[in-house]
This record gives sequence, structure tokens and C-alpha cells, in this order.
Amino acid sequence: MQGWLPFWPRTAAVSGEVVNALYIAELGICVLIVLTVVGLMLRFCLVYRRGSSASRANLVAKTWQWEISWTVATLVLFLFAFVWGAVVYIWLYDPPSGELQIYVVGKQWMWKMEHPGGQREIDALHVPVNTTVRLVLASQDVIHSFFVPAFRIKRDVVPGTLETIWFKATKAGTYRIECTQLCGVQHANMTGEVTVMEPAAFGRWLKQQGVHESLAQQGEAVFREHGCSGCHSTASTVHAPLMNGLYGSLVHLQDGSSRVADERYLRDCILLPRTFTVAGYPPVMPDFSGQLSEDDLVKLIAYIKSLAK
Ligand code: HEC
Ligand SMILES: [Cu+2]
Repeated sequence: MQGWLPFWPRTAAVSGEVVNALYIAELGICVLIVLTVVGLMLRFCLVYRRGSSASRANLVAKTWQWEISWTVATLVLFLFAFVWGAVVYIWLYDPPSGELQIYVVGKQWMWKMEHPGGQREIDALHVPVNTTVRLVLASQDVIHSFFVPAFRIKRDVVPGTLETIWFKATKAGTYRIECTQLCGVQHANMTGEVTVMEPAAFGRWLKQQGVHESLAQQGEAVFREHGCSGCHSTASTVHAPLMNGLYGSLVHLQDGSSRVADERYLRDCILLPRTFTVAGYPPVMPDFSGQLSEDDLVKLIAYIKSLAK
């Protein structure tokens, strides 16, 4: 695409190609409609201008065939655009579990990335090429929006919850990360760079970071330090659920409803324990809101996830 349209933005991910196709198709439909309407207008302006000798007899009466066919044709056209857009939207915003999971914490004014191996980066993200990467995004303060134009992915990061998005980069290189939600005076500087590397180079990069504790291991330490293990362990005298096998399972709640234990659920359990209780347990889980940073939460969640199998 860039070959014959130099101003076309770079495309370096599967989602980029998919969004390009949709964008070009919608642009094509719009151009077609504009040309038809403006073309007819100009034609009538010229042909029937004052003083022209065009015949004004034989006025065509309105016919139902015409009315119905153009209405149905545009309806079908727009429904087609809608269905296509909806399918792409759902595909993009319902991430697969991914071969690599990275946590992203947005704060005024930087992006902090945490790899499962415990490596951290500020305003930079290293990933291997041709790998499905799932991002779990959190905000420490205000609403930010994580945007990688070359991948055509964008996700608002709302404080108080977790968002997910995914991508599969197809070309090695470096690509801009931007915040697209006005988030304070330094908003314009809240940028970064994704570096897409060959898998071998990525493996070397991970090693060079000199990290010895994985995110889950760091989470285990937080789990102990904040007394979670005092209740959530086999040795505990409190009747509390064990974390083993929790992630990804279906949890039945006291009120009869159930929820899948994804990252968002785990986060709610820790910060909003009073809003729901796991069926069969006493509602004694303490409220940890205000006591744990987004970083600690990310570690705790990584730890609980590591106990999934
Ligand atoms: C005083 C004991 C106690 C402490 C300390 C405690 N919890 Fe809990 N927790 C419970 C109990 C009891 C439940 C089940 C009832 C409920 O949901 O409120 C629970 C539920 C949970 C659940 C939902 C489990 C499920 O099966 O769905 C998670 C996740 C959780 N706790 C994580 C933590 C984390 C992380 C910490 C430390 C930051 C922690 N808990 C500290 C007692 C505790
Ligand atoms: Cu921001």
C-alpha cells in the first residue's frame, strides 16, 4: 500500500491489514456515493441551467420501483459495512489467550511494560515477530489510551479496571506508541516505541535484562507480604478458597450468579471484595483498595495465573 501511496501509514501487524481492508472498502463506498450525488447535481445544474434549451417537458413521475430499489440498495450497502465492521471489532477486542502476555500500566505520563519473565520497560516494548501478544492494560491515575498506529490497535485504559487487546506483528522494526486520550499537561509526550524483533534476538534481549525473578515469583512475595497467604493456604484456619486452578475457571457466587475468573475478576476480588462473595465462604476477605499499587496488582494477578494448571 505504501508503495503507491507514500502518505499511507505503515502497517506491520495482522490487525493492520484487516483494518486497512475495511477502511479502504468504506472509503470506496463513500467515494462512490459522493461521486453519484455530486455528479447528478452538477449534471442537472448544467443541463437545466437558465437559458438552456433542454426540454422540460415529459416530467418523470415518482415511481415506487425507484424509491424502493434505491432505499434497499443503500440499506444493504450500509448493513454490509456494519456487519464487516462488527466482525472486525469483535475479533480485535476479544483477545486470544496469546503466546506472550504483557502487562501495561499507564500513568501520568508514561507507559510501563512488564514481561512475564519479570523484565520491565518504560515507554518501550520489545516483542518477537509473528507471535500473538496479549496486552493487559491498567491505569494508575486517569484515562489513557494505548495506541500503536502501525498495528491499528487502540484501547482506552480506564482506571479501576483492566482492559485487554492483542496484536501479531508481521515485520521487524520499531513503531510508535501513543496515548490518544488527553491525560494532562504532558499528554503529548506520553509516547513510546514497540521494537519487533526476530525470536532469537528477542530471546537474547530478555536474557540481557538480567532479571532473576519472574513476575509470578514477585507476585508470590507480594502475596506473602500482604498476608494473603495467611488465609489463602491449606495451613490457614480461615475458610478461604485456594488460588490453585482458579484462573480461567467458572466461579459460583453467593448471589447465584457466576463469573469466569479472568484478570478483571481477580482484580475485583482484591479491590472490591464486598461487592460479591464466593459461594460457600464467609465474607471476610479484606478490602485492599488503596493499599496495593497497580504494579503490585499486576504481580498478584500474574502469580494467581501461574497457579492455573
Ligand atoms: C482474612 C482472610 C483473607 C485475606 C487476608 C485475604 N483473603 Fe482473599 N478471600 C478470603 C475469603 C474468605 C474469600 C471468599 C469469600 C469472598 O469472596 O469474599 C476470598 C476470596 C478471594 C478471591 C476469590 C477466590 C475465588 O475462588 O473466586 C481472590 C482472588 C482473593 N481472595 C485474593 C486475595 C488476595 C490477592 C489477597 C491478598 C492481597 C487476599 N485474598 C487476602 C479471605 C482472605
Ligand atoms: Cu495518557
